[in-house]
Amino acid sequence: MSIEAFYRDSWVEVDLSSIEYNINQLKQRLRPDTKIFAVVKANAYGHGDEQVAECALRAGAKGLAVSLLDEALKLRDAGIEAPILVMGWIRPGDAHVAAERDISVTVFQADWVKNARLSPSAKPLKIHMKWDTGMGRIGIRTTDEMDELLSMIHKNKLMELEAVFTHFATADEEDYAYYEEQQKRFDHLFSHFKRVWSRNVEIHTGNSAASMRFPDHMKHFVRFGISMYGLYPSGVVKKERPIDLKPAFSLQSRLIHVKKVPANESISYGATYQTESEEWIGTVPLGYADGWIRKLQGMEVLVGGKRHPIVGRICMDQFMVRLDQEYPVGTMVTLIGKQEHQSISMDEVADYLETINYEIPCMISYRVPRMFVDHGNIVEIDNPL
Ligand code: PMH
Repeated sequence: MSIEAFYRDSWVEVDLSSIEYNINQLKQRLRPDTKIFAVVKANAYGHGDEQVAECALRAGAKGLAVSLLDEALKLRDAGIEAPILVMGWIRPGDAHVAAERDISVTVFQADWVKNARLSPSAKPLKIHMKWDTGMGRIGIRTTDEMDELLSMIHKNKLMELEAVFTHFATADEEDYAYYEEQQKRFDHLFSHFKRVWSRNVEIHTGNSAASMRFPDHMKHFVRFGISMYGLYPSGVVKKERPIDLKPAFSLQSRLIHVKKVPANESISYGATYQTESEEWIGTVPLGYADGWIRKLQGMEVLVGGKRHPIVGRICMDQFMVRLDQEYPVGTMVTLIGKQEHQSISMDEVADYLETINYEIPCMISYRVPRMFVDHGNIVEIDNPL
């Protein structure tokens, strides 16, 4: 595939060799019997779900985790046959769709089991029972709820309990106390579970933070999200650096217009920016409809290996940058990534927006084509437009 697969000068580059590297780093940190499930929900945190899923499976991931049934179906439609878990709630009326496509689903309500629409001719629906040990989002919280749910599952011949799992709320924090409290609650629920359920199930608890920091606490598999993409889940974990990571995502564009503007001229909507003296102003073809939101006004971008500030309001499809000199039209603009000795990390953008790195690649919209690179070669371009 060639670069002509899209017709604009802005794109995301996703380095699949970094994803492979990050999975291998975690593999070396985990016990040999702990498997990795690649978390590819939300279009693989904005990176491109099918391509990341295939790369992760090639690199040794044993399964995939998504949030929505639609996300799981998209991966099945792409020909992926590996185990897929939907970690969010699906409608009981849609249970048969998951069963037909061999997609495992998350269950935590007795009523859900009662109302699940399943066909006796299909293979049994694989379910993962969610335990809420302190995240407070979804899952059963007590042994009574567990007993009720297990007896419903036991009676239902169209379902098969494949795994039990929980999710940590603070595994990336300095203070371990709440993480340990969640572990304790999990152990309490599990000792009850073992007494009442004789069949074998798998157990999974850890996200990136827990799996990198506490590999010996991990069970049959971990759900590896943010750090598969080369990002640390928090500043604390970044400082600890339990494994080395390579960011996979960069955001690139090119100058499409460069002009010399006299002093006291205004730039962009609202005329909020005035040139102080004669200034070189460049226009970059990326805006808030691409996910480069208006709050990023003032953030820097790289041009010619140097940092330059975004000036004036960010428009829907374009923004302006104050340049230190004239640059030719077509000069590369790096919004996230490296240029010569300078780099702008996802964490820097997240800090500027007072948010977490997870949010940044997710917010770069479908309008920006994803270019997949493997060991320096372009292997695929995904442009939904
Ligand atoms: N498991 C569950 C149930 C999750 O919700 C997530 C991420 C992960 C694993 C992966 O976590 P990681 O990316 O830290 O490795 N979920 C979310 C979320 O709901 N909001 O931000 C991240």
